[in-house]
Amino acid sequence: MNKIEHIGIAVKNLTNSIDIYQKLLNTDCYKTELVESEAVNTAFFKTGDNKIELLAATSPDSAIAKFIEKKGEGIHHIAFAVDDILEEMERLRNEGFVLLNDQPKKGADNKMICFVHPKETNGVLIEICQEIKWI
Ligand code: CMX
Repeated sequence: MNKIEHIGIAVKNLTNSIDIYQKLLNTDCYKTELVESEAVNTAFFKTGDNKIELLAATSPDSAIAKFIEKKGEGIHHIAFAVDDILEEMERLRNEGFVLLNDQPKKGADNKMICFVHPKETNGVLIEICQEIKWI
């Protein structure tokens, strides 16, 4: 795995939270994106080499809605950049981790993504992601 690609934060109200993080980081949100397959609206910030993703649910069935109901707003996942997501998924499976999807799926901000169940990672939901390269 390479560097931490981003930290995902679950929020109730995306508009309000964009405002808060713009003030906090003293930088504008560079992108908002709806990920229909995950039932989330996302907003991205860059600060130095680091990236923050705010996530708000678009439906009560969304993983983000369930997370907020159970734990409240806060850090939802840590995402690591990988060079080859299929190879990394295979490696993690062989190490005994439970992957939450069999195949990589399209995530926000031009990434193929896969999640690792938090039960095997000390209660932290881990995402691995690979940048989609257009030839
Ligand atoms: N971090 C840490 N623990 C979490 C968690 C999170 N983000 N989300 C849920 N959990 C906990 C639950 O509280 C539960 O804990 P307890 O057993 O102690 O009560 C445990 O994980 C398992 O929960 P579950 O009932 O088996 O499953 P849930 O319905 O809560 O689903 C999870 C949990 C992680 C499997 C599900 O949220 C998932 O598949 N996530 C991956 C997809 C996702 O999160 N999408 C949204 C983001 C998309 C994006 O980044 O674009």
